[in-house]
Amino acid sequence: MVTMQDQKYVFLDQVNSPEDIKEFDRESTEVLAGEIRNFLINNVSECGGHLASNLGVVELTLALHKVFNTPEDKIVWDVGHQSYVHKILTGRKGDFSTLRTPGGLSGFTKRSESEYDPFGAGHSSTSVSAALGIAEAEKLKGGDAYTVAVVGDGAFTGGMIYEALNNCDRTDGLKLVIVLNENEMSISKNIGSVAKTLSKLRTNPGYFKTKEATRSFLAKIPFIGKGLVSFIIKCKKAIKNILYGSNYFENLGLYYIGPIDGHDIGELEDMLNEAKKCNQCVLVHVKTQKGRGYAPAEERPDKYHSVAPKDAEPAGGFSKAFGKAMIQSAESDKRICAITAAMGRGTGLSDFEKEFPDRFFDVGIAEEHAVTFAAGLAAGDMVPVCAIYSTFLQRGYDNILHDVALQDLPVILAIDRAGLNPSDGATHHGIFDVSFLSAIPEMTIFTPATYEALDRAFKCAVTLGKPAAIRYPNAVEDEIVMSAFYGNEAYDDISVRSFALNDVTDNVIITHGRMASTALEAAAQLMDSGINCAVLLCEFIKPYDALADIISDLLPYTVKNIVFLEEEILSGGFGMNLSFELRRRRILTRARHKIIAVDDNFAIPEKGETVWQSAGVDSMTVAEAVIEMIEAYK
Ligand SMILES: Cc1ncc(C[n+]2csc(CCOP(=O)(O)OP(=O)(O)O)c2C)c(N)n1
Repeated sequence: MVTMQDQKYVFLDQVNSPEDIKEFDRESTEVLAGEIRNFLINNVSECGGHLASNLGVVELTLALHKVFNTPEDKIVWDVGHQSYVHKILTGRKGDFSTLRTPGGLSGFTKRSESEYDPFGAGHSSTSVSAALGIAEAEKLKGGDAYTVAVVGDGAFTGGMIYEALNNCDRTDGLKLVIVLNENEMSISKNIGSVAKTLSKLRTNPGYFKTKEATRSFLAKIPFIGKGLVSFIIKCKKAIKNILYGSNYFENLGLYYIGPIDGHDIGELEDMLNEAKKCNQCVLVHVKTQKGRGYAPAEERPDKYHSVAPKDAEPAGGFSKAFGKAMIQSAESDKRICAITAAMGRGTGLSDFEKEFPDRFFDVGIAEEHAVTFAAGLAAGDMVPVCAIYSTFLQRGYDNILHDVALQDLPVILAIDRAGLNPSDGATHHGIFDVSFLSAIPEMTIFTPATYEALDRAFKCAVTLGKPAAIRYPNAVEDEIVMSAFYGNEAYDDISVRSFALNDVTDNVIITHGRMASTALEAAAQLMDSGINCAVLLCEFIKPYDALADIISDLLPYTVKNIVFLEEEILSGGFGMNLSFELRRRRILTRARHKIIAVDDNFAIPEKGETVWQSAGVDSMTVAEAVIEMIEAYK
């Protein structure tokens, strides 16, 4: 890792907006590229973020900002995780140390952050649709600005890209440039036949240079020159197709330029200028090296795709526990299959992939397909386990509803990164799955708070023979939770565990998953003030009627105040559904209640506290809620 505290940025120091690089000659731009790489390595190793992806697009970003006039011309970055260089060039260099911190720069593009970010992202494969919309709007307004979509070959495995390309045939006068950044990597090695097709695309390197020379020579011929240019371009296209064959993109009606060396600034600039002249939808195919210029990232681009901040807490414990449970079950049960949508490493499935390659399916960034593919496996008598981050599962909603639940197929959804996810921000919070899955009949939702509970949930889900979801956070298990709720007991059922519940309990917090720690903290704060408070920890939350039956039996008659605590969106979630069921059982006619959840609001305010505090789902808020209820009814 480069540790240049007194690093001098001779050229970068002069750059505060894209205008500042327009006059840089090739040599200066190359030196600037080197300085940007050092800047990225120094900063991202501190604050964490997508290092390898950004190191790969330094020259491409410089060339884009030299050739296009942003913010009038618009660059739409797919996912937005590779937009750091763009941020550095567009006036956000000074704030770079705040990247991915509360209140700081987003790790993705964000409309509210800069006029240079015309479209926000975080989830993959949206860029071509968005850019096409922006370009069509520009055409309808009679404007002449360009729109550029920059999309990686990983994002190109997402189905939305093809839905958008299918619409790009309305090309007359459309100033849309799609830059396909091929680095042969998604987070892991890119997979599938699309990746293979891209790597085969070749054209003669001299083709475009000859074309440009011919164009300018012919255009100079008086009277007939311009007509000749257009006639000859048509002939050249036909000849090229005969000589080199037409490629996939040309067959879709796009003008194809490439493949281009994405680290050669000169070639990039020439080809982007060529693309500008086309007056139709163009695809510029660029080849880059992920992690370029930093040896460890060049060697292991998957490991350096995203790096943790310097002082990060350990995470991923539940993902590992899930991976272990998968391997154990798969050894004895040949029906178990694992499906990931390009997140094999993140979801803890790397060892499973090695042990059971035939039963491991990385389907690319294609969550909808992943879920329906799993449904197909289930229809074929397999036991498919679809491991997807909560936020990305949003993509697969109809597939869960229509293909899995409606047919009552036993697909297991392993929902990783459930709950709030601080550093990635709004696009990556896993706070909606409880609400959207709660609305689906036949779905069971398990909410383990320890690795052992996850293991039990997994075994139960495998034998259930119905759709099931197991959700868990990006965290390690909390020892206090383990000893408070489990001690030395060994359980084999999935139920509700209790802490400090007895015959005289007045106050109870009912929660699930990671929030068990927060509930215990709140109970401890209340006990310090002489207020008794028990905690109930739900190992499953749906079916809500079964849960309400267990809780009704557990609650003593003395209970006066109940807090439902969750780190998910309030609307349609755990608290709303469970309180509804308890009211039906008349529990809430004798006890008051309050639901503490994430408010119906996208903007979880970040004022420098942790994201849980900002979202109002922290122990202090819970303790205060209990005290308020006690005071109000004194
Ligand atoms: C819908 C969705 N699924 C998964 C992800 C996680 N993800 C972020 S970047 C990435 C890989 C993108 O690969 P590529 O587009 O080739 O960009 P590269 O990092 O290789 O430059 C993935 C899978 C996501 N952002 N959105």
